[in-house]
Amino acid sequence: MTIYILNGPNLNLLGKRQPEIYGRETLEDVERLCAEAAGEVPVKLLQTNWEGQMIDWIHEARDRARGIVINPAAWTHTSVAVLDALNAYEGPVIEVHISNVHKREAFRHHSYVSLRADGVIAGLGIEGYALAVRRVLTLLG
Ligand code: DHK
Repeated sequence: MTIYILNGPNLNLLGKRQPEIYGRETLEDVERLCAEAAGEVPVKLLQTNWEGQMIDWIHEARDRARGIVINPAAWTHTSVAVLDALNAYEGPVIEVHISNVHKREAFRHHSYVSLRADGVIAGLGIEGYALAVRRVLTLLG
């Protein structure tokens, strides 16, 4: 079974959008780092700008993914629906933010997803995804 690497809104523009905050690396770079970190375990990187699609992927993960690494992007701070979907998932969940959300606007300091996540990584750039994958593997034993 796979590890899902789920990405929320606007992360399709990673590398182009506000590079001073999110860096110049792309989601393809994220996928490569995650695959390296996972070794033999397959990873599946997905991105959507649609909240319902994200929820459907989290539901799908119940049967298909051993663990989830999720950067919910703006839904971190707004979405009870994403939290509820993650609460219906039984495997390890690690929340990742590329930027240090705690150094930014106050509305980014609260995360609904953190109520479910087994760990949270913020401000380490895209390296955070690779560390999150390693943590998922550790939690899976
Ligand atoms: C990405 C976003 O798009 C923001 O909405 C979050 C997160 C932070 C990140 O740092 O990866 O507030």
